[in-house]
Amino acid sequence: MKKALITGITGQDGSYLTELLLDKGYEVYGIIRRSSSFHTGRIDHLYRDPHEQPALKLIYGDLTDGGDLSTVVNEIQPDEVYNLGAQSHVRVSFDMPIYTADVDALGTLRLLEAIRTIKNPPRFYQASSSEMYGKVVETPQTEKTPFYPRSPYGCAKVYSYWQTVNYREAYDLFACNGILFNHESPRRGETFVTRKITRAATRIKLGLQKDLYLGNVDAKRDWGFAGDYVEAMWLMLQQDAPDDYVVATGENHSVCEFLDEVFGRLDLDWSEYVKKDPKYFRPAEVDILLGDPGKAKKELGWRPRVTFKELAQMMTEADMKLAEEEKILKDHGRG
Ligand code: NAP
Ligand code: F7E
Repeated sequence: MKKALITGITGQDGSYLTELLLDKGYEVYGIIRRSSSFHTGRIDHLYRDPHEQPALKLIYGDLTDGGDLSTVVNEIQPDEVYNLGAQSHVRVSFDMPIYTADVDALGTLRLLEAIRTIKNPPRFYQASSSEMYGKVVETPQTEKTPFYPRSPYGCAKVYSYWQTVNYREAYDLFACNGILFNHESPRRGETFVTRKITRAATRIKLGLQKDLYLGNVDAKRDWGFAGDYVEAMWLMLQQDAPDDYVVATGENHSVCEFLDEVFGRLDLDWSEYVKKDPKYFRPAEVDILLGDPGKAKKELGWRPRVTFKELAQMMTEADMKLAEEEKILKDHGRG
């Protein structure tokens, strides 16, 4: 049985990747942070009873604690390590640049050091990001496009990208960068724009919310489905040689188009509800991203399956169920 170690297992991608690896018969170890409240909602369905699911094990740890990462890696001796843990919110990275660098940049280095020093180093996946292209120097963006990050988050991810390349070249590690463009799902964090929109639109439809406050609605992103993207992560670690790959749909849309899609589906006109709030604008914005997934298609045989419209529909339907449950509680005086 192969062993995989995942940082960021409680996040959106961690939960889909865990499902995929358990399905493939892996033993999965996840590093979780200690928190004063429960934050395992996305993986509870996989872990409700550890005796029922002995193939999934959670261990306390943190990317800011290198000693602990070393101990965990030494104890588990994993075959594959997926580094998905991060302070992943671009806007928040402007408020917390040093913490973001500690987790998203130095955290990767700590993990690379931990795996480099064991006898049989595991294969390593680094969650790199299209945010590294920032103020893009060419369109569409490929594996060869130079980086121009526009946020503390983007800068930290560029650092981790190069450390991953460097450990591959210097120590012959099987280390890969997945340069993933935005990917969403019903499990997306509620402060990212797609999920913020589907949550708000469905709550507005049921009279639970009046307005939706947003920032730059002209920004364009290449949005795919997270469930499709974790498959590309796994495929990268199954190749004969390590390499870096862009994972994207090759299509982009504005935030306005996403609003059209979601509110339109609910027979609502978003312009009646959406208000601008300066706090959601960023000191430096990434206006437009568009990925070219040609290499991943050709070499990994990977394809995005869910379209933009299907993604909007999937997220709207899932959030409508949540809004309906909330409404029932409210109507019964428990909301
Ligand atoms: P997410 O939902 O925000 O999940 C982030 C995960 O990292 C959570 O499990 C979080 O744990 C964990 N984490 C945060 N700080 C940590 C620390 N100090 N030590 C250990 N774990 C920590 O992010 P996601 O959307 O799943 O993204 C997964 C990865 O891909 C991230 O590295 C992100 O930057 C990158 N990425 C995402 C996208 C995208 O569009 N989703 C695109 C490109 C790259 P808690 O539950 O305790 O907060
Ligand atoms: O913003 C605009 C915002 O926060 C998308 C992370 O997963 O993908 C994600 O980063 C766009 C931006 O994602 C609001 O200004 C307008 O132009 O959903 P987002 P992101 O910044 O692209 C990359 C690939 C990652 O790696 C990151 O980890 O939407 N926008 N109004 C807004 N964004 C938010 N969050 N909230 C608003 O109210």
